[in-house]
Amino acid sequence: MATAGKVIRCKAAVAWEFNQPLVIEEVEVAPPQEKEIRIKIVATGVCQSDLYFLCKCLNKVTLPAVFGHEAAGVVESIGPGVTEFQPGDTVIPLFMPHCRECRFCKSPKTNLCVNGSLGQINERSFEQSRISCRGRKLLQFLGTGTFSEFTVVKEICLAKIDPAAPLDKVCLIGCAICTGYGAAINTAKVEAGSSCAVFGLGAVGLAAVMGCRAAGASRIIAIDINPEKFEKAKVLGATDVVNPNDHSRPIQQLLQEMTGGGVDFSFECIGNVEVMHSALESCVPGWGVSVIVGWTDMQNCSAPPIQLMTGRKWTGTLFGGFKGKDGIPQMVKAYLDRKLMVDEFITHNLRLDQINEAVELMKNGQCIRAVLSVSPQ
Ligand code: CXF
Ligand code: ZN
Repeated sequence: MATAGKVIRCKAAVAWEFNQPLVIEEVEVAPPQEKEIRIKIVATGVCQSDLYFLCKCLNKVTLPAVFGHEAAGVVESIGPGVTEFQPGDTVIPLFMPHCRECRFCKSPKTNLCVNGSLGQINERSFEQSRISCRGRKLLQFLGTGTFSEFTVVKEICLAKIDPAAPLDKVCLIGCAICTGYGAAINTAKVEAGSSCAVFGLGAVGLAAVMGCRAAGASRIIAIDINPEKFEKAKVLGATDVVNPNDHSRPIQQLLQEMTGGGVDFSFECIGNVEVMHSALESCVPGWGVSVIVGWTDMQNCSAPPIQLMTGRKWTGTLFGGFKGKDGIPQMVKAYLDRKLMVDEFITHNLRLDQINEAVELMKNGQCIRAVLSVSPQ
């Protein structure tokens, strides 16, 4: 491409200050360095985690920054030493690297990678950023930074996908869909005929419902305090819907009654430590598994030891346990084979320059996912 090796000037949504609207700016995207790839972002989702670090949890991310990590695009150019990608490849960035060589990558038991998994949210340095604005480096959130027409990622942070995939849909496979679906399939290993409870019916919770159904669960109880979420939950496989505010007794007691002693699997998809405790207690003693899927780093979660001593298991997941370079192409294929729903998650289609509208929709719980079109494919 004519732009290879040159700085690209393009538009990006820049976070200059916490809790303030993003600003569309002209930025400079440097050419990819050793084992890096520059990609043209075609579409990006707006995820609650982008907003969490922008709004709730001051100073975990150093500003100015380019947020966005759930996206799909096309390789524009490759840096020296890149072996897996060619310009023109269709790709999804990984916010969790997958080097295939470290102790974690070699183990089938985890999708962590020694090259940095989220522990490094606030450690990714400005020096490593390839995006700058008026001479100032902008931090690339989670090593990605997809609220930009172009971005640069490491080769270990990129998955190649089927060129036939519609990028304005499969971008959601880059975070929410894998996170929820994988929590059920990979982390909990939901069994056919089992009972499941999903707390929180945002995109991640709905994807967990879909994963429970794919695993053959016979009872999938979807829980939210916003009854407007229930219709979609049923489309994705919920057999029962519950609004905790409609009941005077605690939700865990209600679920125990509904299932004769507790569900086999529960999923917390909110990031609320009280709900994490409720989700654990909703599980049947003996073998119940409760998975923490929602993110918070503002509080610790706790439970009476007897909850665990009686045989419930409490675990958690990042990106649904998927190893990105393998899992993402498989999930894209499942979507193309009509075995995975993705379109159902998209409630709004906007452009990158309308990002602040998308942020407001997400904050108000009015949308599941807004997909922003960023560049033409
Ligand atoms: C999150 C998980 C919590 C840290 C930031 C990324 N995953 C996707 O949004
Ligand atoms: Zn996300």
